[in-house]
Amino acid sequence: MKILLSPSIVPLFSISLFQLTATMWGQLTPQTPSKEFIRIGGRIIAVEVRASSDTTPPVITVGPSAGSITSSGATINWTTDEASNTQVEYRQPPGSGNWNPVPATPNPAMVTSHSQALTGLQPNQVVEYRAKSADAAGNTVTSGILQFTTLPDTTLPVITVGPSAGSITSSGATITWTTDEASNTQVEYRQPPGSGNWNAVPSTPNPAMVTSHSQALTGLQPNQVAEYRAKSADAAGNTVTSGIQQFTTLADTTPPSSP
Ligand SMILES: [Ca+2]
Ligand SMILES: [Ca+2]
Repeated sequence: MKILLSPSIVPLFSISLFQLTATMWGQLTPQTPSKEFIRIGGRIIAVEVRASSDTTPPVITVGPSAGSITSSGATINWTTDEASNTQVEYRQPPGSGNWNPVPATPNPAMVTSHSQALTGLQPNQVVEYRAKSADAAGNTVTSGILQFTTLPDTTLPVITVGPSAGSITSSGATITWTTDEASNTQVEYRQPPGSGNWNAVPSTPNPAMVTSHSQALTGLQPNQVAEYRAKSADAAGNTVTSGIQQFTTLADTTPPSSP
C-alpha cells in the first residue's frame, strides 16, 4: 500500500482514515520530499512525501476595503482567487511603530471571502492597514497599504463608581470616582450648599486621562455642609457631570496656638 502525501496540512486529512496518532503524525511532517515507512495496525506502509506543486500565491481580486467603521473599530474585507488564510496588519496613526497583526497568527480557515474585525482603535484618527492571505502551500499575498479614518468619539464618559467624599477633616476631603473610559478630572463645590458660584478644583481640569479619579479639596470651613459634583471629559471633550453630593466637614477641635 502506498500513500502519496504533500508536506502541507492536506495529508493529515487523507491519512486520518487510518487513525494515526499524534506521534505518527509527528513522523509524517518532513519539510523536504522523502520516503517514510510507518506501522499502522500491524501493517507497514510506505509513505512518499512530495513537494507541493503549488507555487502560485493567491491573488486578491476584490479589496481589501474597510467597512462598519466606528470610533474604535472596523472590518476589513477582501476576496482571493483561491482558498487561503486570513490576517490583517494595521498601524495607527500611519507609520507608527511596528505593524499589529490581527489575529496574531492568521485565521487558518481556508476561504476565498475574507473578513477580519479590528478593535481597540483610537477615535477620529487615520489607520493604515494591509491584508495577507496564504494558500495551503504557504504562498502568501500581501495587499498594498490602504487607509481609513475612525469616527469621532461622541460618547460621554459614564461614572461607574461614586463620586464619594473620603478622608474628611475639618478643612478638607478627597473626592473619588471611576469612569468607564479615560477622561480628565475636576471637582466643583460650594460651602454651604447653594452659596454663590461653584468653585472649580483645579481651576482647569487635571489633564491626566484616567479612569480612576481623585481630587483633594482644601480650605473648607469646619463643621459645615459642602456640596460637590465631579466632572470628567474624554479626549474628544465629551463631558459628564455627576449629580450633586454632600458631606459635612469635621468640627474644629484644635485650640488656637498661644505664644
Ligand atoms: Ca496557490
Ligand atoms: Ca467617549
